[in-house]
Amino acid sequence: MTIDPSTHRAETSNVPTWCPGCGNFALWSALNHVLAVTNIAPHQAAVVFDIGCSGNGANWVKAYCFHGLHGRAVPLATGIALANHRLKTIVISGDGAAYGEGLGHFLHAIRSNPDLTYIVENNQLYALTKGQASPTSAEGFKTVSTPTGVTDEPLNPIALAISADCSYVARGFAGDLPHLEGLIQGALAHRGFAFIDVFQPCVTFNRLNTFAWFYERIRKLDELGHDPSDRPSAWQRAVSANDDLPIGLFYRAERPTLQDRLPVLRPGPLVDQPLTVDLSRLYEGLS
Ligand SMILES: Cc1ncc(C[n+]2csc(CCOP(=O)(O)OP(=O)(O)O)c2C)c(N)n1
Ligand code: SF4
Repeated sequence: MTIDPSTHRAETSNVPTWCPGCGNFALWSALNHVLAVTNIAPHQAAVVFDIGCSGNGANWVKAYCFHGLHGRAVPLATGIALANHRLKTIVISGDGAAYGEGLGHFLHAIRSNPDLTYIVENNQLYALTKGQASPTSAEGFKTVSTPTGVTDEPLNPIALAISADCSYVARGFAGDLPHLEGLIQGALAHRGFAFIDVFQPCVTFNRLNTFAWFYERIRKLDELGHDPSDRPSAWQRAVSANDDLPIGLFYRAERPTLQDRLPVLRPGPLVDQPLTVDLSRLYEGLS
């Protein structure tokens, strides 16, 4: 592998096994590029991958990489971020895992606001298992699991995150790499739970939400004059009923992080603290 010194981009023939043209390549490239330009060394970052096509990037990022159980990457990453809060902790998940199996973890992470970055590769279906409908599949969308069309309305993860007061809420698009990299940089710089939903076309199973389909609808929030500190306006843009799909930073707020709230972390990361267990305290109050 060689690194282009001017762009920090890797030239390599060793690439993940995604289908040619898959939107997962964009996030993979964006993340590696951001880690390089922000000088986050491999030993300073932990990336937790969920299960799915999105998870298949796990062997291709120069950092500590882990695979979580399906839908469970956020609590695993939270544990890592508490054990060593010096690490930049990042979660990569598919929309099925994030908004189906892992939806409860998403909402509780928003509440506790751990200092980590959560990126969801939203291809609007379960891709690795060959294209079943997910919580973000469009109503009426025909898939192998919904042959007559999805009957439910799609979940709106951006509106959900804003309504729950997530401290950083953004949406990116796999077809706009520099823009996506800006959102990832912002998320890594943010203190708290930084959430980015990424439109990630699955070129094999999703013939509805294609790159071309997105290019017609994508609008950049910063070009629309959006103020990310304005929560009511962020909410309005998230639920707007017109066909436009805004991307960019919807909302950002400063809230105490989970790490801030835990006195045990004040002397420094747990991994640096002496491992002492005072067993007598277990029996306090017992006769
Ligand atoms: C608890 C659990 N349920 C189901 C599966 C089977 N499974 C593996 S990958 C996958 C689809 C993943 O879809 P998504 O999370 O959207 O990620 P994508 O493949 O689209 O990136 C499923 C259902 C599993 N591994 N574990
Ligand atoms: S099935 Fe879809 S999401 Fe999975 S690698 Fe292929 S194009 Fe990408």
